[in-house]
Amino acid sequence: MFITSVELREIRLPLVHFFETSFGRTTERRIVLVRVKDKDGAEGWGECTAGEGPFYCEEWTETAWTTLNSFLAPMVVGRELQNAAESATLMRPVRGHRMAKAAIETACWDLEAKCAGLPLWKHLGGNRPEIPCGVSIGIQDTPAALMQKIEKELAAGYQRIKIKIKPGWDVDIVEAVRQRFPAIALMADANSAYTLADVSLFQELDRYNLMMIEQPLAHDDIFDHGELQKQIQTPICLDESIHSDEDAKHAIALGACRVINVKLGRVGGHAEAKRVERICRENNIPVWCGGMLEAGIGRAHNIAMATLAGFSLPGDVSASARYWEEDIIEPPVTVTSWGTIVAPEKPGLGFEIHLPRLEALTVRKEVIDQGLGLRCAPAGH
Ligand code: OSB
Ligand code: MG
Repeated sequence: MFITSVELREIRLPLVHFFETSFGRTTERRIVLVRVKDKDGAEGWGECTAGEGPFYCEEWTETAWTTLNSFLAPMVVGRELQNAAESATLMRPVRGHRMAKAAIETACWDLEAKCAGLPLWKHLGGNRPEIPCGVSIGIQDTPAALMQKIEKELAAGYQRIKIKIKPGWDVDIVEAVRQRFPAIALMADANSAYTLADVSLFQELDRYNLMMIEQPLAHDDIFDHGELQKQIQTPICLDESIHSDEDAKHAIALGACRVINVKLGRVGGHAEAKRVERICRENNIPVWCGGMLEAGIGRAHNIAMATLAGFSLPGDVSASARYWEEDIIEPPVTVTSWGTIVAPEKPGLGFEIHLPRLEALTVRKEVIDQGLGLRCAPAGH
């Protein structure tokens, strides 16, 4: 594949309902989309999962835009790629910025799958044509509002419920949810809101038969999670802390988790996600596909990734309608009444991009069609 251009665009997309975590509330997404084109005119699409501020991790919409525009896009434009994964190799001189990198890398995979005439999930090596789905329900204004949401999602068929917790919205809430729904598959995500000083709180949570507790401690910690796991029964699932297969190896070796949530943006794309999945599968650590409030393109990439064998637990990938009045893909992502998403059979992502809608939502657009040259280049380029 010879990459002739990378198109960046930012769209604004209001959520149908605000989403609140321990680090803040989101009402409208600012999403950077990437379109890569090859010399035969074929194209692939990727979505950057960076949030609107540097709160989940260091990246956010503006850093992603400027890093893609100034460094990452010029590193792949004008280059012949042996395969999609090589795009990640070309971008390696840039440290971090994994969500920005993943936007290009995943677009290259879509392009490559299309050129091969295969649905992306098969091209990635997936063997699970129907993926199990759960939902992530944010912090609500009242416990009653949370109960209502859970009720609704269970009625829709979702296989597990994840609730967000933070200091002041934790043990009492979990207790209330358990009382109302004694037998559901339930888990809690703290998004790094606690420290090891809170061990007793997690020991209390052991009473509620949670499937797992996600990222209780610092976003950049692995060691303390190992200390916490020794003192509680509930399996720990790492999210924020895992950026690579190396991180996964270290976390497993330290007993810091018994489950891992894989996010394409957080690990830098499909190639690294496949390596994380593999390490976990070899060590009997189940993984599941996390979500970052993606629009349709990111959602379609998540669906493809979640068909890999190691993704044995229901993930956070759910129907488009839970997030958007109207998604940017056709058809929108839908969920069966038994709580699964059926992987599409069309080549590449397997969904059409709704271009007129995309144009209407676009607030800025940039096309990079010349490789490194005028711009600041790292050594060796
Ligand atoms: O920690 O999994 C998380 C959303 C934004 C940032 C972090 C997280 C989340 C979610 C939502 O839990 C998952 C989704 O519905 O896309
Ligand atoms: Mg999480």
